[in-house]
Amino acid sequence: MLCSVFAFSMAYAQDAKKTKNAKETVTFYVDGMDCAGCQKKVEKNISFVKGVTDLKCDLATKTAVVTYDSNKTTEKKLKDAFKKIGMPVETVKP
Ligand SMILES: [Cu+2]
Repeated sequence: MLCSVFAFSMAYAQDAKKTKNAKETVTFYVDGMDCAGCQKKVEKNISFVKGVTDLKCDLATKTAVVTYDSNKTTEKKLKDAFKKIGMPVETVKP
C-alpha cells in the first residue's frame, strides 16, 4: 500500500516536470569573460543553444544568467556549450 502511494507520487513528479512551463534559471560564473568581446561571444553563441530562452551577461561580475527550458536542455548541456566556445563556467550557488 505504502509502496503504491510512493510509486504514484513519483510518476506524478515526473509528469509535472514535463509541463510546458519548465523554465529554469541558472547563474554561471564565466571566468574567461573579461572584456566586451568575450561578452559578445557568449551572447552570440549561448543565446542560440537549444532550449535557451533568455541570457543576461554581466561583465563586472563575470556572470551569465541563463533562462532555459528544462524539457529541452540541462544545466550540464549548457556548461558544455560554454566549454565549446572556450569559456568553461562554474555554477553560482543561489
Ligand atoms: Cu575578452
